Amino acid sequence: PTPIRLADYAPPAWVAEHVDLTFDLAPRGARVRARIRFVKGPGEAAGGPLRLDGQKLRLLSAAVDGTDALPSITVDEEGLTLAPADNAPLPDAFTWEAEVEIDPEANTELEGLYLSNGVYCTQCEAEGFRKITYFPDRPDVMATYAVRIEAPTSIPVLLSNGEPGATGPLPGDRHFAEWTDPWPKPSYLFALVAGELVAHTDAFTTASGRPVALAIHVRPGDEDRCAYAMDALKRSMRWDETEYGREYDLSVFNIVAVDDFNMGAMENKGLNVFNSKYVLASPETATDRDYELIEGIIAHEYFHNWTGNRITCRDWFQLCLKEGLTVFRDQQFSADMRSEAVQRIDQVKMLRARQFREDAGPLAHPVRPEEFIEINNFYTATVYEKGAELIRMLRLIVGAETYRAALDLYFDRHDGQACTIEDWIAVFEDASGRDLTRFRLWYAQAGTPRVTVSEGWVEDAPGQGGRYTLTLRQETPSTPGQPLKKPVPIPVAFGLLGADGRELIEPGVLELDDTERCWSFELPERPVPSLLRGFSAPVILERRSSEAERAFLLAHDRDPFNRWEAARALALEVMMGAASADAFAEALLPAITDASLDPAFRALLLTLPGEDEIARETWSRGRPADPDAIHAAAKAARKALAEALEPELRGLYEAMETPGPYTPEAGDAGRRALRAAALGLLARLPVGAGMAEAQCGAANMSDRLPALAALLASGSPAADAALDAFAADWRHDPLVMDKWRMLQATASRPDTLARVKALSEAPDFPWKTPNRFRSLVAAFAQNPCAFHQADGSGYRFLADWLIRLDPVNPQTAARVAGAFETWRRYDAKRQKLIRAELSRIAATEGLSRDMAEIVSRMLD
Ligand code: DPP
Ligand code: ZN
Repeated sequence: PTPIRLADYAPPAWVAEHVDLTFDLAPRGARVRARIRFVKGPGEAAGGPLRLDGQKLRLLSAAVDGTDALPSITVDEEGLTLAPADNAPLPDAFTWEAEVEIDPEANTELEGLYLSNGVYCTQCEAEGFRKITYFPDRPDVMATYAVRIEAPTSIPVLLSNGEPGATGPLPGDRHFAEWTDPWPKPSYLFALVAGELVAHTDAFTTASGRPVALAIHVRPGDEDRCAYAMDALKRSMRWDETEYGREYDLSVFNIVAVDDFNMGAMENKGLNVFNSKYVLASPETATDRDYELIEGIIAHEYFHNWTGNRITCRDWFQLCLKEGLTVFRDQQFSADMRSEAVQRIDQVKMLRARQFREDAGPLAHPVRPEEFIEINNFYTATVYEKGAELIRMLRLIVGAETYRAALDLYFDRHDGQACTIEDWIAVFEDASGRDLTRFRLWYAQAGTPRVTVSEGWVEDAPGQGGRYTLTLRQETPSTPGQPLKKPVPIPVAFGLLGADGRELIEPGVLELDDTERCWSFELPERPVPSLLRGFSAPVILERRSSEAERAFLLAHDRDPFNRWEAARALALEVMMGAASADAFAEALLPAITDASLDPAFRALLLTLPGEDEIARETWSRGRPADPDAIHAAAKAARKALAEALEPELRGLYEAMETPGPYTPEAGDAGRRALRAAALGLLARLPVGAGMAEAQCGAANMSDRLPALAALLASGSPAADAALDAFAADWRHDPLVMDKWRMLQATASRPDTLARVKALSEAPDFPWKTPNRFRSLVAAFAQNPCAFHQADGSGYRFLADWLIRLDPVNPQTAARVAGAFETWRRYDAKRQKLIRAELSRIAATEGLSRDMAEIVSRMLD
């Protein structure tokens, strides 16, 4: 297939102004009648033939302006073309009518209209609407919609976008419901849900006093697990009003939880559809982390109502326009709801683990890609997370007030439009008066810049202070298709600390806006610099630093991110055998026992880097990563640290017990996290296994799950019985059983692969449901030791499953295939084994476009 290129963008020849849809729901032969008002588009091709996208549709009838004496229609696999008859042009405006038949039950790809556990549901982003009816399925065609759903009365709840309209009975035990969405929207935001659902309802009044009826629809039995999601929704709605001046714009807001879903959730106008994992929570079934994710994702989808829906993307190359911005907004929200420092550290951990990894491998691409074969492959950490980092930098560069002014201008200027990154940058230029030409490079260049630091100190006279110079240099390694890189503007937040930890000058931001820049400062003493505070830019900072200096920053830096960063750097040295665990323990001790520090922050200090991170670090220092050696070293380091800190860890374990019933509130969650971090280390000692085993009986999942993980890590023979007990308790609950599978898939036991194989071959393993597949197969591929075992059996296991899943669900299969993207890090033998599996996948007959693209990029 030929790639689609940003450079080839052309405005649509025809635009749809209004769409009427009537659905007649049936599992095998659902009928969709569309009546669409088309008018000439803005582009050069305006008024030419009408091309409509359509896939897997059976066209039953079609008419233009009410007559089926049609201009010529040619139907192919990808859509249809309506050409003027006898060279007579199509009228300047006309009404297209078509009836098609589709098969929701056979739809395992989960794009378009499908059935999930008896619930009809749609997913149209990015290009799923074309599987529902013939349409110009591109985001720059924005129309109003009116929808009528007809179904048997056994399907009581019938939902679509916008405002509810008439409902009523139909002959033959059937009924209907109508919906109208007054806000013009692109087709990817269309949604329909129908099923036997129950609603958890609430109400919200907007800042200007308009009432909104809120509902979360779930399957019967799940209604008492919606309270937290509802609370998060109301907080999100209020926050967007106070922080961005954005009010909700319909009288209803519906959320539905479905079990089969490729992504986390979807921001359809007025009808958000969620993976049930990100809605349902109770203390017994969900961990603190689950609650946090629910809060963040509910907010994310809600915030899309303005950043994505009211202002959308002109084309899919601009995906970061809505995703980078909406991720940034949900990050700001979570920082306001919880601890800002802890949130920032978690974000950076994720950014490094997923986006830096992507940026350093064969799948690297710019935040705004310039070509793609399958857009589903570009819902990536780069578009989302690096996209958010770019907005964070913009805000730092122009200041919080100007940022708000720029956003106000964006909403004023572009409401109702489909926009580009150029439009986005222009509002910042207009609001700030700055020229941001160079900043655009951040959107166009892939790869993570490396910033190196050199320093100088010239003393005026002994004991008299002197001149400190700081030189920063940047370089971005080449990435696929981009051998040469230009320097990008990098804001480096910094402070200069004196020997007593005091700031020697007012902290500020250095703008590294060229390949190299140098700054100098007159100071009373030679400082210790604290650079890239708050992780002010998505770069790799390289600065040779001593253990003593890191310990100093861990003790004194007033920037919590850099305190944590110092601990992480020390931990990496220990785990890579370059520093002693005792020295690290000594540096860590004051901070982890400092009761004035947030327990959640202390938990992060105590959580050592994972083996994947050590592999990345090893490779970036020019050595191939050896997963077995890394595992052994990491294990030894954890044990040594546990030995050195045993009394303090036991003290924390006691002190952090949370009295009273479980609440998901951040303070309690932080105490549990610190307790779990202590237990995770103690489990490496004989004493810890018993503690973990005892905690496996905890009533709430936030205590129970880490205890089970610690018990597994301890190597205790009690682990299997505890796993069995867990399964016996939760066999009926698929979301909880995902956790059970994931624990086993990520465990570092010698027989992990055999166990995972057995679980995957169990006849009742519902692998076609993405959450189940991810909990076992994708989780296994994140297990550094088991996946990378030297004989290649881990690679073969994954490839076999990808080949099996691809024809069923190409989007999820291609996503999971990304596990192979790190192949260059490893020794020649492993590289060869991985490449052989990738070639085997590539050679599979009938491979999806999604998988073919991902695999060929990884093999390049
Ligand atoms: N647009 C969705 C989201 O990121 C993903 N399809 O929220
Ligand atoms: Zn999003």
